[in-house]
Amino acid sequence: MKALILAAVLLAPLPALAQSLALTGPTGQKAILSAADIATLPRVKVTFDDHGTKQNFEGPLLIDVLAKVGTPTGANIHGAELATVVLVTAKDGYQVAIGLAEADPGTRANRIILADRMEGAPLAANAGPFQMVIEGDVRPARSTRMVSAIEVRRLSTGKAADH
Ligand SMILES: Nc1nc2c(c(=O)[nH]1)N[C@H]1C(S)=C(S)[C@@H](COP(=O)(O)O)O[C@H]1N2
Ligand SMILES: [Mo]
Repeated sequence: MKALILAAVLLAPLPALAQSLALTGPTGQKAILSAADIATLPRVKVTFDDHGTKQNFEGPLLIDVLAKVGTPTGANIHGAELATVVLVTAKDGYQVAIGLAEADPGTRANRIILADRMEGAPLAANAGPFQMVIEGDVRPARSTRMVSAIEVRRLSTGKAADH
């Protein structure tokens, strides 16, 4: 009986966790964001071409999500941070890595968002709760569906020059 109660207590938060996003920042800072947390961030609309079909996605800039775990943004992405990567992992194990500077709207005109809606509706189960959308990508291979974890990792082995 005790074991049963313990199992119920341990398993209860699982459905909620499955809809959340596990973040790890460049110095190991961690956060679990819910869909509601993500929905409070400023929203951006991006049109994406998936095999010739135009799709309208909506969600926060990826950089604004990464900022929640101490990731440098804007003008602070310089020097050694140009060798910092963002590793995106999906529920099915699919993984995509991008350079942190790629996610900075001050560096590139094409934006990267963590979409939670397409054509005004929440994402389908095989795409949501979050899908990384990289504006301007010619093929959708990096358009990671079912994003469940994002880790920011500093790879620099050079001198942390500040310029
Ligand atoms: N989680 C996840 N995202 C993924 C993939 C995948 O296998 N798993 N495949 C990618 C590839 S190779 C392509 S072409 C597109 C396919 O998107 P679609 O199935 O929505 O057309 O999703 C991308 N995102
Ligand atoms: Mo693909």
